[in-house]
Amino acid sequence: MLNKNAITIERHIIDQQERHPGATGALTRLLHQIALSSKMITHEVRRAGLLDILGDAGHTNVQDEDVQKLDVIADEVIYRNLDHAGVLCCMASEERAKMIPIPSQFDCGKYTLAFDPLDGSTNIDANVSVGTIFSVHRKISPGERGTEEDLLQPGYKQVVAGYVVYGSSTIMVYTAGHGVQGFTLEPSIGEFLLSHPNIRIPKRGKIFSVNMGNYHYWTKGVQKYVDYLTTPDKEGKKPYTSRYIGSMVADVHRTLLYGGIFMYPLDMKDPKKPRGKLRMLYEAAPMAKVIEQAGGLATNGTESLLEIVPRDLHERTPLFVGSYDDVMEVGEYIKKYDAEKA
Ligand code: P6P
Repeated sequence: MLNKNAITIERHIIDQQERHPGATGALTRLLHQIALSSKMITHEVRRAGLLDILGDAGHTNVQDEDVQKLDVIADEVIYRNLDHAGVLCCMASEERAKMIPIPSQFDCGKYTLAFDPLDGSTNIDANVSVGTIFSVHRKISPGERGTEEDLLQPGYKQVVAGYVVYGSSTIMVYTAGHGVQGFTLEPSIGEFLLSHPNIRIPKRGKIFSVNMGNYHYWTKGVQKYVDYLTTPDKEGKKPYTSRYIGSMVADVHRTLLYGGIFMYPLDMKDPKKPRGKLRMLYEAAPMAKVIEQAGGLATNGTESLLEIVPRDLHERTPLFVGSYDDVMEVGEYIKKYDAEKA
């Protein structure tokens, strides 16, 4: 039996809109279309194994990664639900090399949408949680149609940021700048119900989340930090627990709820070309916004992720997000051991 005062995401968004008298309802429509898209993607993800739509779609994406059929479906679902809604001036997707204009036959709106339609998709065949990540900015360029300039804005300017995790249940988490709210999809009625109001991340956690297989490619500061986390001290401080799913949305969602740190450090495989793996526009910036709105911290190891102005739609970055004290602590190790590299 549903809880008598169940609040649907539609009602929550409208309540939020009423806090802004000048609101036109555009953001409400935008969030509603994102929620609709995640219900449609849930339907595809839940039946993936049954309809033999798993596996490779037979080509690679702009990231030169094998594209999974569900990636393509999720990308199309979001595009089709938003291209005619009259709320966007342009879009950017992990699956598409270039900026996505709004078709000329549709009206443009005053927002942009950058999204990763199905993050963690390499895990799909193993039925591991995957997710959708979304980031919304206000249009800043002159003229009716959107340009890349509207997308390449620093993360602190995001109007809305959030994600959907397709796990044991489908949960949508978003912030519009007034805290972080979580909604769980009730499949029997097809409604997202407010299940995690005003999420706050613990100030310090006990879990660290990183791909240990890259240990020898990290800078000395990150290695020393992880050594510290995993070594019992003389007073018997219990080492941190390690948890790594390899699906950013699931790893960040656990970090948000339980505390601790999720990181994808600078990768020194090629010392001449150190690089991050995660993409700024539609992975790092939206996750950073959610984590900081919940009281946590998000950096690239040396500076706030939300202050960085991306120069390219698919720009990559190192990423350290989670509990305030934990992210501050890794920053101190990087400052102490990697200063010359920072
Ligand atoms: P690795 C998934 O492909 C992804 O983009 C993120 O979801 C995830 O956090 C990361 O890559 C995993 O990368 O190198 O540990 O497999």
